[in-house]
Amino acid sequence: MEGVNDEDSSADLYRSGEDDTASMQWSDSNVDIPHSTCGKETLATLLEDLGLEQLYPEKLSLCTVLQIDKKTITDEPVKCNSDLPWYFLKKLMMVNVTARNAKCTSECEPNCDAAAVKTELDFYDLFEDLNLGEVLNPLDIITALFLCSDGLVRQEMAHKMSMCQFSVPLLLPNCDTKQCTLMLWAMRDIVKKYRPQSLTESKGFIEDRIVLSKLPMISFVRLGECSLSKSEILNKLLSNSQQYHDTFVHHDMECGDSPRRISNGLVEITWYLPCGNKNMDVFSEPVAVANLRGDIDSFETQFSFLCETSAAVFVFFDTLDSKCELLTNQRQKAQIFLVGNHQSQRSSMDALKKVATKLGLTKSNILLKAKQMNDADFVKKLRQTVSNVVENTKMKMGIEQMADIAHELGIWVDEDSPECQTAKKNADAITSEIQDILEYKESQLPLQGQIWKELTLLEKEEFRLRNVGSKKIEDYKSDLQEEKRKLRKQQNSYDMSNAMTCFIQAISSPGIERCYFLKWMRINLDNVSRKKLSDLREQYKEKCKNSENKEEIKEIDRQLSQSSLGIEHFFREMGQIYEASLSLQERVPSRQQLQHLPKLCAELLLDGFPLELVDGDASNIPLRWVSEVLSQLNDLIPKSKILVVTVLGVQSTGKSTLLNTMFGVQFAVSSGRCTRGAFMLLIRINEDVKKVLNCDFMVIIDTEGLKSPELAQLDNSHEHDNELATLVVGLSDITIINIAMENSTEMKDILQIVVHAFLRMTEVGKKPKCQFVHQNVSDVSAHEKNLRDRKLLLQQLNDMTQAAAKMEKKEESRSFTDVMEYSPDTGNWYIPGLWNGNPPMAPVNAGYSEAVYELKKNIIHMLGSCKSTANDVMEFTEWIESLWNAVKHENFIFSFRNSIVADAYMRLCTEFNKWDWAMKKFMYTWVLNAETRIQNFGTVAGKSEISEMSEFLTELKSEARKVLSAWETKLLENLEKYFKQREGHVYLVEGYRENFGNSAKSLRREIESSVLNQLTAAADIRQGMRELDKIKKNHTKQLEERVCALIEECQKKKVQMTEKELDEEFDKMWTKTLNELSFSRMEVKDIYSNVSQHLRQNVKHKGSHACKLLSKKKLQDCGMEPFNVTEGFFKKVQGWFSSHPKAVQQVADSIISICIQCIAGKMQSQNNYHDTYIQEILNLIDERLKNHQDVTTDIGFEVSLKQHICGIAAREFQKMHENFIEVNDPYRCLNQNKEKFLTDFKDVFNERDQCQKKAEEFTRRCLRPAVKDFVNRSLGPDIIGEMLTDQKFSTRMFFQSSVLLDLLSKDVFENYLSYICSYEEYVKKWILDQMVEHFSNGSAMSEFEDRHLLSSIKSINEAIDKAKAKKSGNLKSFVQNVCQELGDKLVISQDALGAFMILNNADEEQFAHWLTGWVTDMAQFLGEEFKKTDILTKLKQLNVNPQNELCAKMIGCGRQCPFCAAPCEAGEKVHSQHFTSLHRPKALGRYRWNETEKLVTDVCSSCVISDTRFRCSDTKNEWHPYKRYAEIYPDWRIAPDVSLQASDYWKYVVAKFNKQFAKEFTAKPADIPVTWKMITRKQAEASVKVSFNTK
Ligand SMILES: Nc1nc2c(ncn2[C@@H]2O[C@H](COP(=O)(O)OP(=O)(O)O)[C@@H](O)[C@H]2O)c(=O)[nH]1
Ligand SMILES: [Mg+2]
Ligand SMILES: [Zn+2]
Ligand SMILES: [Zn+2]
Repeated sequence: MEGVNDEDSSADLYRSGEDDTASMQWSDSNVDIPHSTCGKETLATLLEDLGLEQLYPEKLSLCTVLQIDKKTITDEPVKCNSDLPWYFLKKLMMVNVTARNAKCTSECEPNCDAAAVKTELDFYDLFEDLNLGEVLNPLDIITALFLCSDGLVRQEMAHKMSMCQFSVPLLLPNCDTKQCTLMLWAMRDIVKKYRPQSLTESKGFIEDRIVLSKLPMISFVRLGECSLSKSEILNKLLSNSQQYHDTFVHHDMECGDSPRRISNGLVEITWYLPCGNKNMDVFSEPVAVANLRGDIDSFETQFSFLCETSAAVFVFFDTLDSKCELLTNQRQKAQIFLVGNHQSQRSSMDALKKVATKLGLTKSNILLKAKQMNDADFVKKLRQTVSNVVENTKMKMGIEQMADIAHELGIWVDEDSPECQTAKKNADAITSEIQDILEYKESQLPLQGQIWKELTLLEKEEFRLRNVGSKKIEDYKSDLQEEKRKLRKQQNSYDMSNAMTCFIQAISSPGIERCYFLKWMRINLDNVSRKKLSDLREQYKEKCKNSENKEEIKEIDRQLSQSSLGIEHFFREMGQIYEASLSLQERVPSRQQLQHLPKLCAELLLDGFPLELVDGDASNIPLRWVSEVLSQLNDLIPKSKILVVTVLGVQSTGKSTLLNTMFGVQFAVSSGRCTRGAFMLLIRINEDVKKVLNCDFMVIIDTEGLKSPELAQLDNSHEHDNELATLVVGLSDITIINIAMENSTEMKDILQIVVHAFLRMTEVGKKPKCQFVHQNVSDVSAHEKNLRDRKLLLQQLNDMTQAAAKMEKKEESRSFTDVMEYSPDTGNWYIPGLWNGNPPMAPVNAGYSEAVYELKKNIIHMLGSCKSTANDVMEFTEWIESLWNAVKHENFIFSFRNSIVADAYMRLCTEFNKWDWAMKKFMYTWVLNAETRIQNFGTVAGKSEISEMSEFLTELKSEARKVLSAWETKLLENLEKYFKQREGHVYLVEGYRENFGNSAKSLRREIESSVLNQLTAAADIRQGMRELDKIKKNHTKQLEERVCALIEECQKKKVQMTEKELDEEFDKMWTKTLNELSFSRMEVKDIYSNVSQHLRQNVKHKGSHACKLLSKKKLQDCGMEPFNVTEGFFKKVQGWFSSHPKAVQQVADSIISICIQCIAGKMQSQNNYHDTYIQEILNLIDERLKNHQDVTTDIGFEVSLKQHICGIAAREFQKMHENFIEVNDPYRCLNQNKEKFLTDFKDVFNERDQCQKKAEEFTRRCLRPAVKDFVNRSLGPDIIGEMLTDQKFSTRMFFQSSVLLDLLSKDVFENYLSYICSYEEYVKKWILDQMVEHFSNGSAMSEFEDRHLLSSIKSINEAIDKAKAKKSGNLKSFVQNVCQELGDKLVISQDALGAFMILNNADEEQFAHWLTGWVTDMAQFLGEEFKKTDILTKLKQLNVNPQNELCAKMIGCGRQCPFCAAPCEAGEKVHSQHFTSLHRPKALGRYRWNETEKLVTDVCSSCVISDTRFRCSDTKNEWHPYKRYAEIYPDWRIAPDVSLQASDYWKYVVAKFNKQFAKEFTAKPADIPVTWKMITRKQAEASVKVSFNTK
């Protein structure tokens, strides 16, 4: 295409509609259209086309650019022009060299075959497309974006463009205002590293900020039309022979041929930097190359600027005619070179000569491209010329210096903005003070130096207790706290340094100024330390290649740390200032002045600035500072969900580069150790993908590289690496493990660390995802080829996992995939090398960017499909705190505790308790009904067709089993469903799932056995009554006959008989009849012998000695006197760790008391004795004894305790049995009814109407007791249900904390004592108090009563109606019908009914009428009676005892810590490990030091991390290290005190009641550590809330 002027073809902005062909001849339109004709809207219309009009001017911010939106995660082609800028930005931010090749895939384009077939090819359309489907020139897009971007985006764009080796804007034109701007600020962040010839020998290099580098600049401009493609020639000029690269956009690039609409007048710049290799370098010295777009005739200002700043200006032209004054007018410093295309016919030699002479140019200043000369030759010639200039010129200038010239020419400088200037001033004020970095840090940033390091050591020691030595643990801890306090005081003693004052002031400034300031700071600080650091880093890298240089490496590392000074140091200082201030009194002004610091930081975080999470120098997290910043962040973005992506790997393997490429962020990148610790930053998720990703922000954490063990040894950073990896893995949703394949042993060592971290997380309940990234793998088939490698990797990982599991004492065999979600096929990524060619001139490899993009999409996809719940900021903070606290302990797994896990656990417990209760409640009702049916069995009310009780019982039992197994299934299904939820972090408690499943099964078994027992007992008792009933029935019948006979006899006499006579007759008849009847009584059984037998059975398996002991005493003699613990019961135990007789006495007393309560409960029922009762009691004793294994006693104790209790039980049960017989004695029953018989006799005799009276009698004697009984039986479950709705009773943990808080609020010694010494009794009493309190207020109780009362009345009325409908015509059958109807609900006394039935002459209908009336009366009567009864009495009458039920629920397994007797809180019924949240000082377990008799202050949660030892009977009296307590008590999990404040509660109690406890325990008071005395009641309260997570 001859004459085609690529990029310099000036824009033909107005394509005339009339002349289509003309507009297609863009190749000829080489004329710049004068700006005046462009019209005002040029910029505006273009911006509109691009959809950027809202963002102009300078409104596009980094947050918007970096946010993750739909475009980020999908690969939709560019559909319209307004997509173009975003497409470009997205690619540019990922340093993709294809970013500029953006083009609309216009909808009209026949890319769809079907459409093309259907519609005939329409040529008119085709032309239309060419006209209207405006293709935009990339330069226009770039210019537009620069115009719309704020300073920070510009800087980022320029930075990334330079990484792609794209030219960057130097002078940015605005075609509207004609004003152009020098992009000094935009280029500030570009740092280049190169090796000029002079350093080739020494292998040295220069690393500098490019705007400060004084380099010769060579400018290229065009005058008039030019048929040479200037930009293409420049690209060729700068490319070396092996590799061509499009530095400048040119005509032959995609869209490069489109007319430019706004980018004429743009001056771009690029740099050629040598690598020090003669054969490769195009120029051996660095040079800047500028390129002006458009004709200098139209852009004189730009031209003048170039003439004054460049070493040489190359003017490209075709013809030189009238415009040559333009050249001659300049007061240039630059040499002028004229470059003409000789092919061009129009070039006139005359004009050339004229200009050359005028400018005084020599021949060498004129380059003409001859016809036969090809591009390569021409470029060579040009290159030679440029080389000459570069080598000889003195005209070297940094871009910063160009600002002055720009000002003179009326060109703006982007740094002129007031925000930028103020920010610069502020930053300079701080950094200009820096002379020596080390000194500066010591004087200006003193809090973070030695003090903070010492504090860190103290903090860690507090958790690790490595150097306790011979001190008492609690005293030692107290001392550590004191030291910490001193250090904080020392920190507070510093006045805030000048630098910090300025710094804080500056970051308090609003909006963009603050961003400028931080950028300036970063730039300035970098400048200060660059030289030194980059040398050191280079040395470090060199030395690291050979690990023999240990000492040197260590020294360099130390120097690196000393000489580095970044903004993070200032923020660190802020953190320390803030943390130190927290130790001041709350009201102190200096503390209050600092209150706002966290908020400042939170705002910055939201603006996209990184926050230092782990201070790598001190190897610590300033937890309170970080928490407070995050909590402020949470206030700024309440309830926002976040997902976390982190990177781990060996140092200098391109981790930061990877993250920066992936997310467009700016983590510090360099070689050598540069990132210390870990930094986090936030990336916004745009609305359109929030749903997909299920989160609002993404948190990205960049970490310091892990070191190989060899290097780690040098500075003991092994521990630091482990801590860091654990923290980071624990925090992340996805961990990227970065591996540079070259060094496989190093990789293995690092993986070891990582595997440990992952393993720990599974123990915590997290199963993180991970992706392996293998860097520097460029082969396309890498994935296939590396199949074997991947298998090998997995094998290695598996081995490591097992080894790690062993080390962490988790022996079960595990594979890597057990500890994390990883699949060898999808979990590995191969990423080619970063640079395409040799730095510094190499652009970023497109393959790198693309591979990283694939990884990014995959990561985002994985996050979206995360089943786990995203954390919000507060939860994230909680993770940081808990992980870090656990990390500080040596035994991470056992010390990990966090409120999110606890919360998830609590929620699961609460939920399970609900299901558990639903099942129980259902079964209570079921049993009530079944018992009713049993009691009505064989009576008129019995409904069953079965006649044998045993058969009926079997049927009921199988029904019970069926119902129960249905419930079990339901519970298990509930559990299944629960774990499927996405909310509530359920995955964290996955580990407990099995326990809960087993609990459901065990619950079913437990209820089943209790239900079956109840049924058996009820059936047996009922069966025993049946004979009796028959006898009674017979008696009644005989009596009735006799009475009837008597009536007949009397009526025959036909004489009016007086009352007295009737009485006498009746009496005679009564006595006679009773004499004639035979009264067989129920046999009185010897309950003692039954109990005795059961006791023997129970003790039998304890061995012959136990049996012998048993037979020594008769049961009848037992339980008469109070039970006394005697010395004989103890195995003698030496040392300070023995059970005290008094403690044993307390255990015995409490068991006895519990059993007596149980016996009393049985007595209450006024039932007959049944063997299940004594079994129940023996079980009760066994269970309690099991829970008190801490009390070391021998078998003698157990036997005599059981004998004692059984003695009492037998005595009571005997009484109960005899009572029952007495009550049911037929003779007595008959006599009881004598009066009634008499009146009935008189009534019948006198033929009085009995209806009303009989109805009243039936109601009072039969219905009322039955209804009352029904209400009492139903009330128990209601009360329990009601109490369970109280949060206090929702879980064991909640219950514990409520009891403790209640104790604290009363703060009375006796209460504490009773809680500690007779826990169960205390709790039982407490529950009763709670119930009484609960039901004394409010109407809950009477509502329950009313409900059951009403339901009974309703049933009765229905029964009456039904019986009426049957019209039996006979009162007896009527009543029988009524009773039968009620047979499932009410138990009507057979005695009362029998007596009622005789001598009944009432009319059915009349009776029914009266009955209804009396029933209403009864309802009222009972209602009033209920109201009159007080709660306590009511509770006693209940059939199901709520107190016992609640107590059993809340006490749980009942086990107590083997060291301090704190109760277990596990929420599952079945659990393999017991735990408690709040351990107590041993003093409360009566432990004393042998020699001094003083109570012991140690707390078990501290002991288990210290190196101290214990001995007791469980260790066979041998000393055993606390750390390995699990060997002795495998079913206990004693977690170390995570927050260190957890046991404040008991410390407070012990400190306060030290003397009383000592007296009570007959010991000397403990030596209370100093810090204990400072614990306030409020702190004690807080510790409970934190420990139980019940904030
Ligand atoms: N040759 C080459 N250099 C890389 C590659 N990735 C990163 N780098 C360079 O290695 C240096 C260290 O990178 P950085 O991201 O700071 O590593 P980090 O310490 O793991 O965070 C930087 O100068 C990068 O430009 C790569 O794939 N190939
Ligand atoms: Mg890094
Ligand atoms: Zn304990
Ligand atoms: Zn337990």
